[in-house]
Amino acid sequence: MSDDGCVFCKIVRGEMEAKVVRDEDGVLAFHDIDGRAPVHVLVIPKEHVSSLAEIGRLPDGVAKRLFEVAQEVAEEEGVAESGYAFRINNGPDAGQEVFHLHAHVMGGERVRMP
Ligand code: IU
Repeated sequence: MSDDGCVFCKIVRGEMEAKVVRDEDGVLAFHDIDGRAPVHVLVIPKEHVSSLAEIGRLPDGVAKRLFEVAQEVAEEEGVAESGYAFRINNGPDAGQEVFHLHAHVMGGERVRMP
């Protein structure tokens, strides 16, 4: 399902621009518009789920693909060996701003927990 007002659903539908690095069945990855590391990519399920609370609604295999695509993108972006953060801000106290589940892949420098 897609959410009309959701900015990441708009990116999935091609209604908003993004620097897409992976577009496959169920999963999309694109550069964060406000990159805060030399490599800062978001990996999202195409299906709209707001947070981990709804992860069970994702089609079979998509949650696993989020992890695998993160690793593959990190390899393609050249940060897999030096390491990268795979981070999900889940809910307001974690600083989640876009309520379409997404994982940040951040690398290319020492990444610290804020
Ligand atoms: P958060 O985990 O919900 O805090 O992160 C949302 C991210 O989405 C944040 O890093 C934004 O820069 C990023 N983003 C984007 O890449 N493109 C957009 O159109 C919007 C936000 I709105």
